Amino acid sequence: MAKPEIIGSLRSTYTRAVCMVCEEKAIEYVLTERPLHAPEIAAIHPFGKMPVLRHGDFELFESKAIATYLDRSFPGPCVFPSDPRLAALTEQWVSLVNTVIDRTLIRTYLFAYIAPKTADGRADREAIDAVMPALREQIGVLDKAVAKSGYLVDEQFTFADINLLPILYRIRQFPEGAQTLAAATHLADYYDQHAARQSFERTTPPPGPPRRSKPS
Ligand SMILES: N[C@@H](CCC(=O)N[C@@H](CS)C(=O)NCC(=O)O)C(=O)O
Repeated sequence: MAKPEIIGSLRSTYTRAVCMVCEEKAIEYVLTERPLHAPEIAAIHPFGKMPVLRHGDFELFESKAIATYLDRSFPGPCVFPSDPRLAALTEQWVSLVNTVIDRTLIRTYLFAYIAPKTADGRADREAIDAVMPALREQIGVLDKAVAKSGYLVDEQFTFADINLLPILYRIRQFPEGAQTLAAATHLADYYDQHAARQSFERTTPPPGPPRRSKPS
């Protein structure tokens, strides 16, 4: 069978998370770097979002579905626990991060820097100032969650952590994000500990925001 092919960009937190799963499980995979809304992505994801996966004649979209497929299809350490409670806790953190925390930290805070809607293209100060209370609150929630064990779930490195780490990487690139994370001491230790993993280092994105596909 052909190697799984991930189509997306390491600059995308969701793509990076899926690549980290491959690295954690030592899966031989191909990353096809493509800009946002590239035709190969739009051919698989109905809304053109990255990442998408091709494995032989099998195509899949949505990062969590891709991560689950890879985890179940390949040997290596499981990133989704089989114990029902630990599995549910993993789902819980992935769901909260993808529906609430990603919206605040990435779609609002980060985008105010890398894709501002200002007339002159400068960082959107108003949007940054407006999102800071929510950013601080959500970082506080995560800080508390990892305080006891240094993981989101039990004492295991799971997809819950893999899904979060690329987001923390991104917010550390800008001043308020870096300061808020540094002040959340448990979360800062958590980040430092897991950022040293090979799966994280080997998926470090090139500098700059995700690129957009040129309209054809
Ligand atoms: N729920 C999707 C979200 C994927 C997503 O939002 N990807 C971003 C890049 S990080 C994207 O492709 N954005 C293009 C757009 O929303 O138009 C998943 O988990 O895969």
